[in-house]
Amino acid sequence: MKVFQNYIDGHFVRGSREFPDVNPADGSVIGQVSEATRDQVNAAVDAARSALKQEWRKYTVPKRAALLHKIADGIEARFHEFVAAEAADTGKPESLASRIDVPRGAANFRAFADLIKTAPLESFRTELADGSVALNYAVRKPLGVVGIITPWNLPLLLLTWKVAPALACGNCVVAKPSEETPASATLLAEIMAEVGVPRGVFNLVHGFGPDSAGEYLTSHPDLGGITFTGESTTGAAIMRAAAAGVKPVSFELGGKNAAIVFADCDFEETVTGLTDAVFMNTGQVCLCAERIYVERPLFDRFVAALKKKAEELRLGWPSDQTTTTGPLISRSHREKVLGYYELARKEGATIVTGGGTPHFGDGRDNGFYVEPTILTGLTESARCVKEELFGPVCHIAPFDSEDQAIALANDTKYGLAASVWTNHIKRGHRVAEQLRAGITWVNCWFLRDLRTPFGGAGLSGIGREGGMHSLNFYSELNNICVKL
Ligand code: NAD
Ligand code: 6OD
Repeated sequence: MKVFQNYIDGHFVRGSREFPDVNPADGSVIGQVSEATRDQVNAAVDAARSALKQEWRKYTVPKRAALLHKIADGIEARFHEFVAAEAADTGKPESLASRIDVPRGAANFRAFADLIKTAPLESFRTELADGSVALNYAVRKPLGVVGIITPWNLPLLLLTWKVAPALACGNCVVAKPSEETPASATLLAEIMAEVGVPRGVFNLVHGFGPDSAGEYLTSHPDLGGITFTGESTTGAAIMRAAAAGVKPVSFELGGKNAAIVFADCDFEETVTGLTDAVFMNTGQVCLCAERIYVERPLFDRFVAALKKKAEELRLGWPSDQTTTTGPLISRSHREKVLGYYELARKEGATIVTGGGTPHFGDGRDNGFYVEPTILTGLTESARCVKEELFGPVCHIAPFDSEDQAIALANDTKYGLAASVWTNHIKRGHRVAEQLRAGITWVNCWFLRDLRTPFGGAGLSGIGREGGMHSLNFYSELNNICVKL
């Protein structure tokens, strides 16, 4: 059976114990994950520190950029292996991994390779009262060793989204993927070795969070910074660990994202766009819309149309090209989502469709599927309207005015993403600007330009990554002031 090993200082190494990697489509064990010990996490950080002082220091920006393109080439050359690994670990349709996860894994390296070559730096000419002049200019240096902690929903996409800019800026990294999804990260380590990334520059440790590799890494005193994507409560724990060393942190956390649908929207485009926004990746995308507010005249028609789309989704095996919707990531996550379906009933929801588990009559009955679900009729204070469910489910409510829609959308402690659906161009801009979110789409969803800022307000995170924002997070800027 496959063993997913740690990659430390250029070598694949086993930890002291193993835990199973489970395929969410049928509950089968597809491999064993080798959990890194505290000593191994320390060794990974030491390897990264010494790599910073050795060959990696001599890598100029063009040389680093060329290496990042080679990593992207390496991912593309083993495209199908990555797709299979991602689908087996997460249960997501291979068609989805082929369209989004794996191409984005490569694109992240290419985007930051290109960006670092053209990244400008600030300079100011300062004129003093005595007529003399000082020249200020900033130089970019790496933070050092960056600790990277990532979740299970888009494993390769979210890992490479951080590894690529960190390496572009000259850092070395120690990455810990989710315990649920070790496979694509391990393949990425193989690519790093294949394309000649110097040893110690990229290290990978497997394990859990508390009292395991995650905590050992984030509490390590020699990190130059920590970047994390995951749940808001985990972010709080990592922040406590980082506080002692006053480490820079970048957090991309949870969301309870709203969509606002005006009666003047392009109806078909909106229903199709929001079907993706609610159900893509079985609702396990931090940007998914879990709250939809629809202008009252359109409400019944919209609910009926989304219901039809939800019922047309095909829950199936990841390898079946007709599958649109896979299982949830794990048994425990399925219990959580089904718990919310039950809670929604208790809170007085109307279950428009779904609300339970599907039955297949084959191995999928041992997997972690749930029915795509639409709720209506909840009050805005209901827990199902306030808390992140992270499943294929949304609540739809009517609104009567633009101001009311904005107030409803903003009534959350999160602030990650939002979408506005209207053909009224001025209203689209006006409403988008008033939404408290790190990213607001108008008439689209999950359309990503990698140069744009990405992050969230409130419980959804700290800081922004993307484009120059990533380069600035993964760099220490030193302003040099020269009196002329
Ligand atoms: P999670 O917070 O449970 O785990 C994420 C990672 O943190 C895993 O690698 C885990 O092992 C590690 N971890 C857990 N506790 C830790 C600790 N105390 N110290 C160090 N590491 C620790 O999140 P998840 O369940 O894997 O992912 C789902 C969550 O991630 C959802 O809330 C979702 O909204 C969020 N998410 C946010 C974004 C974003 O960009 N904002 C993207 C994807 C997912
Ligand atoms: O597309 C991205 O760059 C990104 N960070 C997506 C996050 C998705 C959350 O699940």
